[in-house]
Amino acid sequence: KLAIGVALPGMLLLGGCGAAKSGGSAGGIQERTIKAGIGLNEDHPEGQGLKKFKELVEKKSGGKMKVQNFYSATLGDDQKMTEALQGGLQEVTIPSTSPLVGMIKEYGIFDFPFVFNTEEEAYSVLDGKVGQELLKKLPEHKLIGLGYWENGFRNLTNSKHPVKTAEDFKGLKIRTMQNEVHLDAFKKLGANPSPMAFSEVFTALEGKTVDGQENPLATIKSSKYDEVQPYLSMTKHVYTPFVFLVSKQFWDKLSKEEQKIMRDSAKEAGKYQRDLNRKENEKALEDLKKAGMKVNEVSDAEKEKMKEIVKPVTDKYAKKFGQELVDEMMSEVEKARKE
Ligand code: TK8
Repeated sequence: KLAIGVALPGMLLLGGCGAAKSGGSAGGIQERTIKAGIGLNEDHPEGQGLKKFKELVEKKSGGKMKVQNFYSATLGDDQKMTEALQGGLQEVTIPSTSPLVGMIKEYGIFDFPFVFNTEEEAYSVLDGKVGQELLKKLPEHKLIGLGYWENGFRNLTNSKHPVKTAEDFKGLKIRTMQNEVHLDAFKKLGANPSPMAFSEVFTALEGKTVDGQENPLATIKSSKYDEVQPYLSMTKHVYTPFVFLVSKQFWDKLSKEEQKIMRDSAKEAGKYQRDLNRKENEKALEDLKKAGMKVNEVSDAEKEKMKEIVKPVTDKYAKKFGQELVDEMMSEVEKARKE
């Protein structure tokens, strides 16, 4: 902090009066340091996407805006980093939308199981009206949303037995994200869910505090769950987006030009991240098989059964989150399916 004061006394003075509130009044690009943290590892597509974001911001700003990346939850979990953004202690994080539902309940519509069949269907909702409207709810929580990246379709791993049917969930102790839809849905299936921050999952699996967890294949591989989980079931039960968040306190200090650099870079890196993520999820399946995981498919008929079982849960939460919003999401999916 002292270094900035010494290096740029004049600019600080300028920034001090004008830029504190709504930003963008002063043009130009200043020396900035952006602390960006994520929960996943550097080798995960989310880590690679964040690296791309850093490259782009630094290039577009002629090296004036510097991004410092922190992987593997070294700055804390999704919820903790989001709070750090709200408090102005960290500038960027890219959490799953699921742990944000306590703050903005409507994000819970993305936790409904078996809504999307393909990534493209999810993109049409996220990049369309529904997703963009939800980004507008962030500023009142001191956050700015610059779009959606991809966590992806989640699959179940566990240490007990292959999960091929809806029945097979019964009695399994499963770690879930801190999210009420996930919690209730797994309860309905007869499992024994236990919500937990992501960084605690490996230890919980290893120590058998829980029998299983569910995450996209790229995460199962990057986080080495194959070392502690023999069974992988291709349940593909829900698609989780990442949302690219910036601290509003920080954002409001930026000039229009700086904001554009952040916005463009998050978008460009996001496209790169999604492409890489889809490829990595495919490749990870082969790698996990090679690593010795016993992989099974789940038939469409069984998925249909699972969907039926959890329907009372989604019905209940559709009312809570807004039936209209859910209908809008579903009609967007229908449209994408026809294209
Ligand atoms: C990483 C998380 C994670 C998510 C979870 O920060 O908690 O299971 O899928 O990958 O966002």
